[in-house]
Amino acid sequence: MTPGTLITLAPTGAESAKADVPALPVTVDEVVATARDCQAIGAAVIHLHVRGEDTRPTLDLGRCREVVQAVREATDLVVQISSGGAVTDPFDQRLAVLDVEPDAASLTLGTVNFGRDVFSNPWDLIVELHTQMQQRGIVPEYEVFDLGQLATLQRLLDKHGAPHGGRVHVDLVMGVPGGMPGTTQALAACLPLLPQGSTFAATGVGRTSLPVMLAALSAGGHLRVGMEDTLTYAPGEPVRDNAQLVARAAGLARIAQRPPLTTAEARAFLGIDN
Ligand code: KMH
Ligand code: ZN
Repeated sequence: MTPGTLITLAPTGAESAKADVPALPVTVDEVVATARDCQAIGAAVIHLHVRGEDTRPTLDLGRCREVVQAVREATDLVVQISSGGAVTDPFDQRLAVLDVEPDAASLTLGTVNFGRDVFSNPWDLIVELHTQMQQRGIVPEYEVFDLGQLATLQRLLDKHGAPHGGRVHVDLVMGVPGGMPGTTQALAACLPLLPQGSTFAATGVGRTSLPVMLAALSAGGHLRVGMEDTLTYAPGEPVRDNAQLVARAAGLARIAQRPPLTTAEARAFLGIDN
């Protein structure tokens, strides 16, 4: 088991509208401020979805570069760009975000219903993302929304080799309507299917955030938290900001006697080039 807990901050996502969630960080300054705050209390990685001036999700490369550079100047966080984007984003643009040369990028292992939408991730896109990340020296985080996607991950590694950095790190994204439920039982069912030698984090969407976090810690896993996934801190209580969610995750990690990894420890853990 890893001695510490890797905490990934997912501050914004592509699904919530600023008009509905005023506390959602969408401007460059807001993203930088939340990144800085969250690093100070235990986050080591930032999972970035970029918003345009109009507050809507964008994969515009100029804007992505601007946000990545601003976060790098203000923090030491590992910068993981989302290659998932929004459900409406075309595959070529989702591949092109690798051009901004992030430390890491997310890579989803299969198509999944996503509420009333479909988050489309066919095999050829998975292979292309994996191969391009190998060639460009970008560390993938394998996003798994359902159990069968772990079998796809094993097939990917068998056919196309290990990721850059050598570590196979999986994020179990649980509780999406259409994916696996955010329960201890579902998390436990994933464990035997994780590739040999891999590590995992878990993310519980919505009200599954806390139970998934507790289950992940008890199983030796790592954590992803943030307003991409969770907008309610407790029943009837909206999340104040991302730092509130990171503080809770860091506190639970300390109670589990696996305190948050520093950014330097996270880089070593994930095999990120310095
Ligand atoms: N926005 C979701 C459709 C990722 O970032 O890689 C996909 C997502 C996964 O958030
Ligand atoms: Zn995401």
